[in-house]
Amino acid sequence: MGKSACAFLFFLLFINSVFSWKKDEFRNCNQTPFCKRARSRQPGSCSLVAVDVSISDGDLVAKLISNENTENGEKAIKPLVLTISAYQDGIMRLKIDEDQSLGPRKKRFEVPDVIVPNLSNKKLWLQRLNEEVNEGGVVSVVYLSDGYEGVIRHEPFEISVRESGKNGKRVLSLNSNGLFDFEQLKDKKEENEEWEEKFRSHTDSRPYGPQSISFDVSFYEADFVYGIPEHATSLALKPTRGPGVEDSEPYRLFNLDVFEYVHDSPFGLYGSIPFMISHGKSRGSSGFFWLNAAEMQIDVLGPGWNNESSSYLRLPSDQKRVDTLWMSEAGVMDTFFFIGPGPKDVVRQYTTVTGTSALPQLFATAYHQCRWNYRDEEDVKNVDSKFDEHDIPYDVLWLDIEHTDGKKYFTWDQVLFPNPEEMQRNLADKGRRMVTIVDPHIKRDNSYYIHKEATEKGYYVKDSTGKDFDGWCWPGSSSYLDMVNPEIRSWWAHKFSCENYVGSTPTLYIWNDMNEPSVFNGPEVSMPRDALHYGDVEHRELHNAYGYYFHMATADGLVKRGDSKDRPFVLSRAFFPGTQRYGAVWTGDNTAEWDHLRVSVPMILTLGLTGISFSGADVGGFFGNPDTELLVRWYQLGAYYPFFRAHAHHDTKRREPWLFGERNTELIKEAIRVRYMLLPYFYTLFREANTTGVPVARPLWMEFPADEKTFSNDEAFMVGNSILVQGIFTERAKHVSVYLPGEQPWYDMKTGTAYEGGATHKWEVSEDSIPAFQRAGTIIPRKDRFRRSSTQMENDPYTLVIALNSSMAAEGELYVDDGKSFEFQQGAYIHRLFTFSNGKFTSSSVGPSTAGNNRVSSECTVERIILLGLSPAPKNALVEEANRKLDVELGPLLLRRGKGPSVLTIRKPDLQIAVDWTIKLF
Ligand code: NBV
Repeated sequence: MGKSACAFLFFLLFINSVFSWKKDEFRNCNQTPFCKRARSRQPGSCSLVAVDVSISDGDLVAKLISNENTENGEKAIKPLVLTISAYQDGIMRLKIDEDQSLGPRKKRFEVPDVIVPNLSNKKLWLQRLNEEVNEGGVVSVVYLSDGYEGVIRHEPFEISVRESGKNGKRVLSLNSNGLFDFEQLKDKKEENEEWEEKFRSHTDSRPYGPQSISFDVSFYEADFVYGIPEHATSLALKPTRGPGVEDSEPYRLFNLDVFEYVHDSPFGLYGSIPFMISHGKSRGSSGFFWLNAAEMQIDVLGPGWNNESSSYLRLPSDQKRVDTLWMSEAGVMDTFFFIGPGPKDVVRQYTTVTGTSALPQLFATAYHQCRWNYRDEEDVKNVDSKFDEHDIPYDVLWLDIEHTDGKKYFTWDQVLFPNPEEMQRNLADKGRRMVTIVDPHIKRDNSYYIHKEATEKGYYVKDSTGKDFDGWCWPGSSSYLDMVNPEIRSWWAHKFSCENYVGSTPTLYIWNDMNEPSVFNGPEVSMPRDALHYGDVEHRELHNAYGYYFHMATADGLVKRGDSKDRPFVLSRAFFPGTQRYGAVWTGDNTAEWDHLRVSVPMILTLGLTGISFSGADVGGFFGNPDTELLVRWYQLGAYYPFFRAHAHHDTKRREPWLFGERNTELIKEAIRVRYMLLPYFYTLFREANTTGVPVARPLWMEFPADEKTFSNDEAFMVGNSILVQGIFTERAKHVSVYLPGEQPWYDMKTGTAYEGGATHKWEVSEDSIPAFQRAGTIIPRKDRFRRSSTQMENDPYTLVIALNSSMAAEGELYVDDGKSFEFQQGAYIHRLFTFSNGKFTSSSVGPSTAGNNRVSSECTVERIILLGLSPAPKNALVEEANRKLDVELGPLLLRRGKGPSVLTIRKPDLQIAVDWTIKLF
């Protein structure tokens, strides 16, 4: 047998072993020495003391020294440097690192390019330090923001944020349980000291020895904590330790390619965001973020976890709180405390630090059709034309890895895709786009230009011996570009110009997969931790950020290509804080099972809470064949995901929407049409996320922060502030319980029927939709004419749906721009505010200034206004400015089939969407 045949056999064998969920492939906490060590520490074991506490250059600075000596009389650890900075709007930053002047072996890695550059403009200049003595000892206090202070207790050191005043209530604190530990870089004392770590057949040389950091964080007045994706688990994070807690693994943050992940586990998936948000009825929310890209493990400690040692704790006992333990293998401590107090405040504060979501192009917010793989140009053509034949809108067709020549990205299989440009142009003629996949593993083939250039320029990540790292992935032997290096990112970005990416056109967009990075024969299917990056940074120090840099470089490539000046669209599987600035993510390889449909909701909501608004799950489930009912329900729910894409594994049966009989085609079509109808609303929400950080899909408690019944609701969610969606997650459901929060009614979006707020309703389930309600007091802009794609809806008229509250009032917004360019950043957009009160419906501008307003125009009109809940129903409507009478009609809702109350419809008011007007009803 030849060498390459052997390699191929090995590869097949290997692939098979990768392709089944094996828990043993991955380390648990006990097999992860730093995690095991941190977990075994006792509360109160940290004896560090803060000394030399002072203000310097607008920061609070201090030294942390040990009051313990080692056997030979030396201090147990060298002093650490602590810095506290404050930023506008309730943000406190705490950094702790080794003292560089004491010459540690190496500078520990601080993750660059995540914190937005303009954060420094928001820095507050701390000036005064007050000393106090309270029952915990001496503390120094600094002003943080209106009503809040940062407090550092000296011995043992503890950091907290509290409401102003000596007896102010605590919001957040660190090291209150005395679990802080900082393993300093040191030289091997004895040659036989064991620094190597072994896992299965892999050995990690660990040339710098143990270097982990761990500490406890307490969230006060909190009923639950949320965040820290990515795990396929509940929205409110279940305790991982404490009395009665069964699964004792911590939540792991380590970007991994996990084959067939299970749906209820703290196991770490493809991306990591070390940001946790707490929420409680009495105070609201607060947040904690640790900017660190090494493996992290986080325990949520259930009540009573530390009963035995609680005598040590000086935590106020009268305050409710959730304690957590954070452990990371390497890096520095660079942490942020967010004061809140509302959930939206915390998300805004977090995105002030890491950036808000990029505004996607309009097409990207519509429906995407994907499969591994659309085989060839003929297949693409057929799928595309079938959508038209069945009158189903879609915007993007995706090509997976098989479109390439031997998994060499930026190439095309010449036989299957001989005319890629023509193929893309045919789609573009109907206003549609194409996406191709570009993964980070580069085939080690000397005839491949990317490999050749990367080798010559020394652009690959190195193994621990300094050679180009060589691992197995789809193309076989592969190397990985060192995306942490800005020069390499810029080189990569240029590969996306239409000139360099032969066969691409300006309507081609990109999908980054496997960027954890996935390495089939690496430890835990990833890159060895002792591999080396730019600046001699070990892979262990930046593992969780690798995919982020790859995504960043790809998005930059699309911004820079050609003259089109359109916004980029890049979907990424791996993610890190800041990913929201570069594109969308999806929840990876889920399975066609009801439980995976169910878990998609908390997964997407968690991403939104941690800054990533633009996310979705594979509709239909990636592995396995969904039965028709599951597929239909998935479309019905997926239509409300911020990112709406159907996708499937190549071993599954084809499942394009028309393959399940006429009735089911109708149902799927209806679900997709709901999304298209709501595109103006979605796009307005994407703009809101872009300006404020508040996510498109929100947990109910983000809108109803005082309603405890919403705190652990995993099944329903809000799309913006106006729509509540309840998923159906069981087969042949006849009824579903829907909890509708608040005091105001909700209107069934299909029938217009009003349901009381603050109550659980038994909703009769039908096959044709899942429950979706419009909140009283809101106005939703829609476009109700169905076209082939979103592009063709551009000039279509609007429908405005007004759902009145008990005071007969409502409010809503509409954001419009050219849907594609960056011109909106110069004020080229239309932003309208609609209000209904005292029988008058008014449209006014909320920006931009008139100068900007001239830069975008819309000839669109309003073709219909629907009023829900207006009583008594008026008989007349008049456009005040023109003194023009309008047709008013009482009757059933357009979308309704059969039942439901009569609603008031104003037909053809023919008002311009971009101008001010008032309609009077009487
Ligand atoms: O590129 C093939 C697949 C892709 O379809 C999927 O969406 C990714 O999550 N990819 C993973 C690699 C193989 C998975 C078994």
